[in-house]
Amino acid sequence: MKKLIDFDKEGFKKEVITNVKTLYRRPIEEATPQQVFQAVSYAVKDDIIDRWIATHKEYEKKNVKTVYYLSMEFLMGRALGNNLINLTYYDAVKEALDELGFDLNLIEDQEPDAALGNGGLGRLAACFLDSLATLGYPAYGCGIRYRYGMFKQAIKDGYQIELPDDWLKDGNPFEIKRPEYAVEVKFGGYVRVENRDGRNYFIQDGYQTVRAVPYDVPVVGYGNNVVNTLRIWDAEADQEFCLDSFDKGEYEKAVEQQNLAKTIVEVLYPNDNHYAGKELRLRQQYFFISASVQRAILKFKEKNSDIHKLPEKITFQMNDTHPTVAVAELMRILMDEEGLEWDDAWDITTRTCAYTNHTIMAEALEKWPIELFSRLLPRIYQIVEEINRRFVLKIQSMYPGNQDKVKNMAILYDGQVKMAHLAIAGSYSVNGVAALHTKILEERELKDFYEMRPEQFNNKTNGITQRRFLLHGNPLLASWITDKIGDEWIVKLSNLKKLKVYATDEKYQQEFMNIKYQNKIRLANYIKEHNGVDVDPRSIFDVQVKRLHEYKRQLLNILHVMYQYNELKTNPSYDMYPTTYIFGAKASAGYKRAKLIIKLINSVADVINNDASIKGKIKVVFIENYRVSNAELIFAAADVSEQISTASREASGTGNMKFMLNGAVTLGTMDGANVEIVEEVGEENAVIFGLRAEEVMKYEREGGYNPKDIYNNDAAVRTVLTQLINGMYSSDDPDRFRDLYDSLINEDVYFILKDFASYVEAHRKIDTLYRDEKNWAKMVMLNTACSGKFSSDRTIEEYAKEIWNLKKVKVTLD
Ligand code: 73E
Repeated sequence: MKKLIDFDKEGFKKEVITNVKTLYRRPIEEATPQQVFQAVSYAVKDDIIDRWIATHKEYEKKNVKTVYYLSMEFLMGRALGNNLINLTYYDAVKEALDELGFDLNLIEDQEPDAALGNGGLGRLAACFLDSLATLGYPAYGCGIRYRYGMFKQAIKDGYQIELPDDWLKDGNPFEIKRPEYAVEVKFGGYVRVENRDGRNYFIQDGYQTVRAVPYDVPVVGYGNNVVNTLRIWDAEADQEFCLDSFDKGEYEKAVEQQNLAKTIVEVLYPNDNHYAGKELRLRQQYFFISASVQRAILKFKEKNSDIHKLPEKITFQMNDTHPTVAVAELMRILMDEEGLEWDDAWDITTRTCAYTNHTIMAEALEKWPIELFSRLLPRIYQIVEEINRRFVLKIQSMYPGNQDKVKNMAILYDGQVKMAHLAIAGSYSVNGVAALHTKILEERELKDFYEMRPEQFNNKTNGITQRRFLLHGNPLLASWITDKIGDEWIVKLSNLKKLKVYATDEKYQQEFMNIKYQNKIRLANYIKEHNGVDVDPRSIFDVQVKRLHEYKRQLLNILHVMYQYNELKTNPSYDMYPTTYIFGAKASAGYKRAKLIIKLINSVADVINNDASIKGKIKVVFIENYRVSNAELIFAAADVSEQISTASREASGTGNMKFMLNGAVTLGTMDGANVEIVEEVGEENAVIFGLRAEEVMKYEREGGYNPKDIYNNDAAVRTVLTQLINGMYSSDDPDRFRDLYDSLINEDVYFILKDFASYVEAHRKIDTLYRDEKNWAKMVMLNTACSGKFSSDRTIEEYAKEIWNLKKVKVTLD
C-alpha cells in the first residue's frame, strides 16, 4: 500500500504507551487488548484531528456547497482498521504494534461494530461517507446516536435470540461530544396565531422540548487529508433536574422530560424493508431532522447573509422517506424563523431537498396516521396540510376532473400522511438505486409522478467502497492486485479491468485461486471457532448473507439444499461437488416467518451435518450474528454469491457487488443491480435463473399463479415440501414448519416453487463449471476485473455532478 501520509513509528509507539498509562494507570505489558485498542485509537485520533480541523478550515474559507446526507441509519462497522487504511499507514501500525508485542488483528477485534443500521440502506450510507471524504467532497452524515444499535443475534436450539447491543459500554474513542452545537426540538402542544405588523406568525405552545446534542465522528478520506463528519444526535432533557423544587408538578414534568429524552434515542428499530408505524419512530425522525436542519441553517448563516442562496450552498439528501419531515421542517424554519412568505420558502425548499427511493415493497411504505402525526408535530402537520392543498390544486389543474390522479398522488389521503408523496413533492431530484429499479419506479410505482415531472427522475446505481471490502477485508488479494496493476485501483476501481489479461494465464489463475483458498481457510477457522462446525475449504463455498426476508428467498436456498440431500440419499451414484452452504441473516425481532426460516436452516444443518452416510458432500452453516466485521471475512472467502430475490423486489442489493469484487460468481435472478453485474461481466461469467421482472409483474397483474400445479406435477418438489411437515427436520414437533408449507402451497407470493426447477438447474451448472478449474478461475478473475463500476466512488461522482453540484476541495497540512 502506498504511503501517502507520513508516519512516525517510534513517536506512535510512545504515544500508545503514554495513552495506556494515562487512561488506565498501567504499563503497556500489563494492558488488556481492550485497553490497547483504546490507547491505539486515541493515538490515531490525534492524527485525525489535525486533518479534521484543516478540512473544515478549508471548507469555511471556500464557503463551499455541502451535502447533508440525512439518514436514520449509518451501518459503519468498526472504525480503527478502516481509519488506518485510509490514513495509509495500516501496515506501519501493524509493525509498530508487533514490536510492542500485540497483534493488530486481535486489537481490531476488541472494537464493537457501530451497528447503527439494519442492512443495505444503512451500509450504503456508510460507503457513501467513505467515498465523499476520499473524493474530497464537503459532506455531513446526519443521524441518531442510538444507545443500542442493531441487536446481537445468538442462536439457541436453532432459534434466533436477540441480545442488546451495548456498543458504547467501553466508550467510543473516535467520537467527540459537541455540546456547543446543541439545539432544542419541540414536540406536541398546539399552534396559535399571532398577528404582528399585519403578518400572521404561527407559534407552537404547550410543547415538550428535548435538547439535541451532537456527537461528531470523523470520516477519513483515503490518503488525501480530508476528514468529513458523521454527526449523530443524542437527546438530553431540556431542564436540569430541579431537586430542591418543592413544586411536585415541576418535578414530575422534569422526570417526564428526562424519560422522553432517554427513550427517543434508546434503540434502533430492527426492521429492514418494513414500516411498523410506531409513534417513537416518528419522534426519532423529527428529532434528528429538526436538529440537523436547524444546525445546517445556523452554519449557513455564519457565512451567508441571503437565505435565498441556500440551494447554492446546501443539499439535503434524504435517504429514503425516513427523513422526509425535513421538507416541512425547512419550510417551518424559513417561514416562522426567517420570516419568508410561502412561495419564497417553497421555492428554496424544493431546490434544496432531494430524495432517494430504496424500495418498492408495499409493506415498507411509510404512511403515518394523521391523528398521530398532527398530535406529535402540530406545526409541521399544518405545513404538510398546506403543501398538500397546493399540490392537489396543481394535480387538478394538470389533469382536470381526474380524481384517480388525486387519489394516487395526494400527500394526505385516507387519514394518512404519505411520506413518499411528500418527499417527491418537496424535492428537485428523485432517484432509484439501480437501473431496473428506477425503470420500475418510472413505469409503475411512481408512474403518475414521473409523467407529471419526468426531468425530476434519475438513476444512481449503488456502489460499495473498495477500501473496506477489498483493501481491508481481503489483504492478500489487495496486495496481489497492487502487484499486478499498481495501487491506483484503491481510488479508481475501474483500473481493475487491467486484470483481464491475467484471467487466461494459468500461473496467475493459480495465484488467484490460492488466495481464495487462503481466505476460505480463514473463514473455516472463524466458523470452527464461532459455530463449532468443521468445513472443508476445498468444498464450494456457496454463500447467502443478507437480512432475512421472504422476498430475498433464503427459503428457496434451503429447500434446494433439502432437495440435493434427497438426491444424495436416494441415488448413490449422484455426483455432486462437495458444497458448503453458508448462511448469515438477522430476522427482525417481530417477523415470525423469517425467524421460522432461520430455525429451518439450522434444523436442516443439524440433520445433514450429522449424517455420515453422505460423506460430507453437503455442509450447512448458519453464521451467528452476521454483521459488517465478519462480512469482510465472508465476502473474501466466497466462491458462489447467492442473489436470488424474486425479480423486481430487490431494488439494488450491494452484497452482490462485494462478492463480485472479491472474485465470486453470482448465482442470481435478473433483479436489482444483478442485471448490471451481468452486463459488466458477461452472461457466461454468471449463472442466471428464474422469472424475469416483467414476468413476475405480469403474473401479479393477473392475480398470481397456482403453486398447486407445481406441487402436483413435480415429484421432487412434492417430496421436499412433504418433509416440511412429516417431522424429518422437526421430529419433536412435526407441525413446526407447517406455516412455511402452507404459505408455499397456497400462495407462494414470492414465486419460490415457480423458480425452483430453474434454480436446481442453475446449481447443476455451478457444479459443472466449478469442476473445470481453469475456466472457473477465469470466471472469478473476470468478476473481480469487471467490478469497477460498482465502486461507491463512481456512484458519488454521479450524485455530486448530477444532483448536488458539489466542488472538490483539496486539503494540505501546514
Ligand atoms: O435493495 C436494497 C438496496 O440495495 C434495499 O432493499 C435496501 O436499500 C439498499 C440500498 O439502496 C432498503 N432498505 C430499506 N429499504 N430499502 C429499508 C426500509 C425501511 C427500513 C429500513 C430499511
